[in-house]
Amino acid sequence: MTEPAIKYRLIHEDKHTGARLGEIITPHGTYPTPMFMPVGTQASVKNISTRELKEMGAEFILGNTYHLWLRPGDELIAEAGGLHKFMNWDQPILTDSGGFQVFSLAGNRSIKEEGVTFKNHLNGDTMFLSPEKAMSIENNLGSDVMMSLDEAIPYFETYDYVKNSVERTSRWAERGLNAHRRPEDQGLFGIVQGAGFKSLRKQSAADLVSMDFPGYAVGGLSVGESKVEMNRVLDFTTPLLPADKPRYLMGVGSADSLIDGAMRGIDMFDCVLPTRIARKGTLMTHHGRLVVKNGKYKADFRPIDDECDCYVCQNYTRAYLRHLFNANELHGQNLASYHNLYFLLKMMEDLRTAIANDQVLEFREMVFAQYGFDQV
Ligand code: PRF
Ligand code: ZN
Repeated sequence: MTEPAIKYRLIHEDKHTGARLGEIITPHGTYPTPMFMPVGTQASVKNISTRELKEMGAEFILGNTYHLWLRPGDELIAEAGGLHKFMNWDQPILTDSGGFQVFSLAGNRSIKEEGVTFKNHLNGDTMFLSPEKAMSIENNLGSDVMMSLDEAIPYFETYDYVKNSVERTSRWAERGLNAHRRPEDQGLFGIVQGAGFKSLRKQSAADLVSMDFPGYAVGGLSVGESKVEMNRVLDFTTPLLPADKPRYLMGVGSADSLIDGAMRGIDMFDCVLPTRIARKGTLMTHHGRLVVKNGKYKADFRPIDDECDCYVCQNYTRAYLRHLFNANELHGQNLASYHNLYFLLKMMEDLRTAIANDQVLEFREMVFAQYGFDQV
């Protein structure tokens, strides 16, 4: 038996919640969890350099099978020496399988047992993605964590529809496992689906756990359901996953959901939210969201966030950022993205400290009171 490429080590469980402090061991180093992973869909975290990602303390970043397959092509990236080398990132990379993106971006989808046929959103070509093809692309990219091809479905579907879909996602996961060519240096994760149905989440988790993946994701959440609903599903889903493997909640990254997810035993999160809102000039702060284009910041020479020790908050003012956004200077997007990512990475570091001290509930209360979220 070869050693799995990805391993998890539990360090400490919070005494009052399901939150756990641990570390994930990868071919590109060992990193503490729970962690937030910035999204670099097209081999770039938008407006941020890999030098800046290192400086701000990022751990994993994401890449995307769908986008990189279409452009510049996974074979070109393999020729460059793999995605790490291509984009100058020597820490871990996780690649999503493309399932979710086919369902959200591509036109004219048709799902069959064999795979998904769809129209390339860049040039209209008809393309075909199967579980085997997703593995071959992800093997070419060389990510540390690869995701299985799953069927991403709307949250509010009938039981029968979701059941058929969950069963197909399990069959696709098994086909992926059989097609994976680099288990020695790439870990493949299974994705639990099942919408809001407890029995289907159970079935999905049991199917995948029997295939013994080195990690498991919870998919199909944060797709339009309420936060109360998402927490309800996590309450019964994470306990179905093995405690000695990492657990990843896909596409979730608002500060409140990171804490609520971690309290339910989630170790890894990703989301475009911090970088997407930054591009419009919305900043996350210890006192709630700040829309820096607002006229009231015209002559406000304070930092974005007086409690943030990031490079941007140490060196720039709200008035300067407002000016950059108003003048359409791209540097504004860089500074705003840097601050938002730093803010979330720092919050995760504080959360890890809270777990180590059995103070997750107190930490949650402080964050919810100060960062300006609704209590859910
Ligand atoms: N499946 C995959 N990628 C995803 C999701 C999913 O369910 C989600 C849902 N929030 C985000 N990204 N493969
Ligand atoms: Zn800052």
